[in-house]
Amino acid sequence: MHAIAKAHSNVALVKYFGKRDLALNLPAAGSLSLTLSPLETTTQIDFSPELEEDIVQLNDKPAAKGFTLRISKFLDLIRTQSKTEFFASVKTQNNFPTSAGLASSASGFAALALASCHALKLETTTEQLSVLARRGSGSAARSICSGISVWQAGEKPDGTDSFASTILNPNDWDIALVIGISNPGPKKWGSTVAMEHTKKTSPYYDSWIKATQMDLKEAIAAVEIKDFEKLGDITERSAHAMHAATLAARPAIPYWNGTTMDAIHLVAELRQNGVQAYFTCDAGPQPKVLCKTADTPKVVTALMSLNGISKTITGSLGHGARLIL
Ligand code: 2P0
Repeated sequence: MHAIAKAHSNVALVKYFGKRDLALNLPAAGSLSLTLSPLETTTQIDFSPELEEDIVQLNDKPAAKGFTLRISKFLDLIRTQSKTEFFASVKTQNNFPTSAGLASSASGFAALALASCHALKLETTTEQLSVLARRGSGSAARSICSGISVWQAGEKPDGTDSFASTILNPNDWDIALVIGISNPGPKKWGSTVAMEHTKKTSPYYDSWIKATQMDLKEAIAAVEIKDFEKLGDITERSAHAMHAATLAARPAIPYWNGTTMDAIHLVAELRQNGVQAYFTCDAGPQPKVLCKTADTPKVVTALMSLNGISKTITGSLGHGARLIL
């Protein structure tokens, strides 16, 4: 009843931002992401008949109540499926800032899904594991998979057809994502709340979802032929459209800060100077730049020249969730 699993974070190039079903975490449109090494969560789980409640530690400290409740709710799903009533001790560690728009919930729930299934001997296919991880956090569906993956929106009301699959293996393309850390604090608007608020109040929401469906088809085609420029164009327009939708929500959700805006202009300048670099940004202010691996030093130097950037983290295509013990 013990297991340890690791999973990388992921960053979407075609973004997920809106749900067709809130309870089941079913997306309104599909998304495409890079599973990123070395950003990683390691999760150890021990189910025990002696525990009277779930005990959760995050980065060696007792987790906040809300975090523990979210994990318990997820473990309830696993307990139901495996017909056990045992509570668990969960120890989870991130090697990057938690809840700062760097998708720690993606790597976290992917690692937890794998570890808890293994600990309770629940046999799952990769697709079923992705479905399960999705229930913890939508984007976790993608961290189960390696390299570049696509999470299909699916059509079934029960969500069994909404899982992610790898479309390109990690060693098949030398691309990287450089993350500029502009504010490592927790984000102001949790993704779930922000998505629902945008869906309910943004006049741009329906257009955003329609555009995402088109972007996903084009992005998959671009990955198939390794058309980096095309994938980069789609990456930028998906990020801009997502943030346009949140900015148009009432009241607005402005995730960007001044440094994020500076980074948008900087990336355009890099392209004018011959570096194939493309901006993206998630539910936080951190600018992220898609580039070829060989151009990483130029992108890092450029991002570090911005006043608000304290450090950068460079991610490359990594493997999906895996067991350690
Ligand atoms: C993404 N984000 O595609 C998008 C872009 C943030 C912006 O997936 O509510 O933590 O748990 O399903 O997965 C972050 O949202 O949200 C996210 P829930 P999640 O990466």
